[in-house]
Amino acid sequence: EHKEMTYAERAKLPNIHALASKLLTVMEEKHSNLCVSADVTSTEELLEIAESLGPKICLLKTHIDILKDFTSETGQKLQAVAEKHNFLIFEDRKFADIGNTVKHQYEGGLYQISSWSHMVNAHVVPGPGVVRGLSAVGKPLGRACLLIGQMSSQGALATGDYTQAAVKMAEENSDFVMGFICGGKLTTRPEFIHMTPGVQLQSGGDGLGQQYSTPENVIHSKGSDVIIVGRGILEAPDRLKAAEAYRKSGWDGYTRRLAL
Ligand code: S5P
Repeated sequence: EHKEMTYAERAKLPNIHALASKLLTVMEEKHSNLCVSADVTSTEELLEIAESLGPKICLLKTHIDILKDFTSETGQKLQAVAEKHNFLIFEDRKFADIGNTVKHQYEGGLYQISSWSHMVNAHVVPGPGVVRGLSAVGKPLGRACLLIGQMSSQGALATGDYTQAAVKMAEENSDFVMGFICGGKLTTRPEFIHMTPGVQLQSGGDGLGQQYSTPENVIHSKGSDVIIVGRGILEAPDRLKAAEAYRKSGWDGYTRRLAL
């Protein structure tokens, strides 16, 4: 009945968040639904990953607080590489406090996340105030937020009604919320972008609760839009080759989904 929309078609939807539209456009242009999770501890290595894998990705996810040598230049340099290779930046900060506190955590401190990261994510456990607090800082800058509807780790409590509450919160705050962190598609509203972590070419786990699904499963079967890959690429003998393998696998999953 419903024909699956392409990323390019969704980018043109009248009510889509401008940053979601931008991301979908980049995905279409680069034939990439790959987000690399650059979970490394030095600025030099972070920038090296951004530079070398930049052409393969639509999005670079950071955990800026694991860097041992962050300076205010880190964010600026990251932005420059992102512009050069046409990808967006997503700081995986997982805000989870009252609105007033997350406002400070987002804008201030050492990292000044709002000044360099296109998007951030938040847990919905505090209620909609967390989104309102982030939005107060991010919206004037054209930033956006992803809500964590589900988690990839074993025994995660974000299931059922909690997940549905995250969807509702997104729908009610779609001027700042552009999508979800989730295991698969949570809503049929094509304006929202679904991003899925816990992805490797071989399913399995890491011994600390992480659970992996394949790009094919995540994109084709579960209907997610973006695969988030960390160690599957970072621990490969050739990161560029691995990134290309994940890009291709994720994109194949998407084209197969469209062919349904
Ligand atoms: O549910 C989640 C949500 C996130 S954002 N599960 C996750 O693993 N993540 C993040 O994705 C996690 O913090 C890490 O940065 C990345 C997965 O890394 P990998 O090495 O297991 O691929």
